[in-house]
Amino acid sequence: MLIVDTDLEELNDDAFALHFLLASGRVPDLVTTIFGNTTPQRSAALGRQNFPVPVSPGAAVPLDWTHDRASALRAAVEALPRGAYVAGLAADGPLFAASRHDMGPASADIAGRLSGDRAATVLALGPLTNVAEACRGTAPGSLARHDLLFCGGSLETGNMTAFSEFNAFADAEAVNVALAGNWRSVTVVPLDVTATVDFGEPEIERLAASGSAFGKAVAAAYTGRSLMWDVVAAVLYLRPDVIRQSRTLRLKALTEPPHFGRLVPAEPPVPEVTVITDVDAGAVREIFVRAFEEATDEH
Ligand SMILES: [Ca+2]
Repeated sequence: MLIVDTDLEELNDDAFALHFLLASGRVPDLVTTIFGNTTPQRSAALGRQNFPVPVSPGAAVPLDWTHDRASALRAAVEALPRGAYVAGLAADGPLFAASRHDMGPASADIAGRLSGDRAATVLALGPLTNVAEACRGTAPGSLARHDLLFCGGSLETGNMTAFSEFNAFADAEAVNVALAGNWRSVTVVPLDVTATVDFGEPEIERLAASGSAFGKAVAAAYTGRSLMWDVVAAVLYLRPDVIRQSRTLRLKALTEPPHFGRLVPAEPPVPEVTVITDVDAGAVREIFVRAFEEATDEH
């Protein structure tokens, strides 16, 4: 079973990842949505519009959203350099207008699936709030049948602060709850790796020529080389042979400003996770594009 948790926008990297999975014939059993790039409601509407899968909207705000936590995160957002990509985290945006009661059914839906008998992979492409809530709501011992694949966090680079990645910055507490879960395995695909894979004109030309509706839409919207971020995790889920190097580490996310979400070494009982440290970028690009060239349906 595949559960994808995402802060999907119309043609962002989450959308690329979902289109790639469907073009590859790997239809998610459940898609859940989370704040981050936009609101979970907008992501859910786009999900229902574009993908033939059950879509469940999730949290509009981080875990344990208190006044103090909201103030600290807002201050951290306001301290970012001008022009930083803050999307749904903007100080005057939807996050700070939402309430801690806006949690949606996603985490309960994930927990319900994880409490069942079928082994699942949770592919988390946004802030980990829904996943962390689901960990708290899953029957004891059930997580040990399932794998978590998280696209986010960073060891040495950042795209918010110098050391913080967007998804981990948005909800650092959720990173710690999710990583501390008794999963069968946890794999982290950090920014250090997702920022090494981009796509450009050669890939766009092939996508446009593939005849897929997605390929044409991407070509029409193309404005220049771009990173693939979440696509790297989706490709790696289907094709772990793109991994060149990984490390086994115990990690926690910093929950204090300024570097919300920076991943640092942790001690037991925090469980070990696999952190991907290098992938074959050319292979990731090729597998992504070829999925659309070889797809037999409208993708
Ligand atoms: Ca995302």
